Amino acid sequence: MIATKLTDLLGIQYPIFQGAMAWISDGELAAAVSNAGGIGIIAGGNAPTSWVREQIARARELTDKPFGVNVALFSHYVDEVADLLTADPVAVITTGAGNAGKYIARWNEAGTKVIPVVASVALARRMEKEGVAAIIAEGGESGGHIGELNTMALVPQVVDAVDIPVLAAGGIGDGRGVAAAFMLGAEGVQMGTRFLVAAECNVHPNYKQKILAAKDRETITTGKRLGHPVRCLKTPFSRDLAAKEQDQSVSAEELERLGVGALRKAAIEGDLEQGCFMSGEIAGLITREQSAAEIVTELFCEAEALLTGRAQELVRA
Ligand code: TUI
Repeated sequence: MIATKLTDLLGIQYPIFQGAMAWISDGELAAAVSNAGGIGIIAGGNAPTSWVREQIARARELTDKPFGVNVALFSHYVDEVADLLTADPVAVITTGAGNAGKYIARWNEAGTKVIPVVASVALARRMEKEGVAAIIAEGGESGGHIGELNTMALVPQVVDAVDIPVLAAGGIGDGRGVAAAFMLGAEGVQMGTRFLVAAECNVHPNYKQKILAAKDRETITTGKRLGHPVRCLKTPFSRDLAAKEQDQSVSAEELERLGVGALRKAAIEGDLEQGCFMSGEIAGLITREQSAAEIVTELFCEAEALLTGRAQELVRA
């Protein structure tokens, strides 16, 4: 059994969060991961508040375990979703793609554990001062919107900078990654891509197939020129966007416009041409669909064996 400050903080069996995936992680996936002993997370994304409310209700039907909601700080509905979560609190709120500062005090008062995703030491420090319960340090191996540093470099620097528990995210796909995260000083992990192929994940089947078929060099980062890099699988859409970014005759406004709706096209329609299939670099490690419970137990079984066995193997008296 692996027990950490995070399992103590939240009263959960395994120190793992299922990362929020906009248009994908709904109440059903979140409940499955929470029932498996981790924390499942509903992605607020850019969805209307009514959708978030419905998914919270669905998760409550399917589990009596704690689960979370992610608030995307760029959402058009961010203030409304923040109010919903103040009036009707969930166990955990994670935030992404911005500074959650103005919401933290009221979510804390509602009894929620606020756990922001950060991509830098500076924001981790600021969030700790604002009173968050833990931090998710997300490296650039992750899918979706990413920061500049990679997990191996970011996590230990954040661990050294704050006194609250740190979860590592980005580039973790199996028990080896989980064990490595603990060696970097993390108290838990967050994984998104691996849960894309969970049986309980309602993403379009084409999305699952693309993850299962992906090899090591299958992801690409677009959006750098616009200041918001996004990691996704190579598709006609993402290759075309990457090429247009190099072409200075294509304006920033046009690039922005090309990206609108592309994640929905991938996640809901399975559009292999025009979809943006966000994925982490570990897609090449994923070989089969499993239930969320199988994924979670396998990860920690592997990690536990490694953490006990490798030390004996490596460290000679
Ligand atoms: O938010 C994410 N990943 C995401 S959001 C998303 S939805 C989307 N859809 C279309 C285009 C773009 C995005 C898909 N993936 N991860 C958490 C994360 N947060 N990564 C990086 C950051 C971050 C970056 C800068 C957090 C804070 C920050 O600076 C804020 C500040 O004020 O200092």
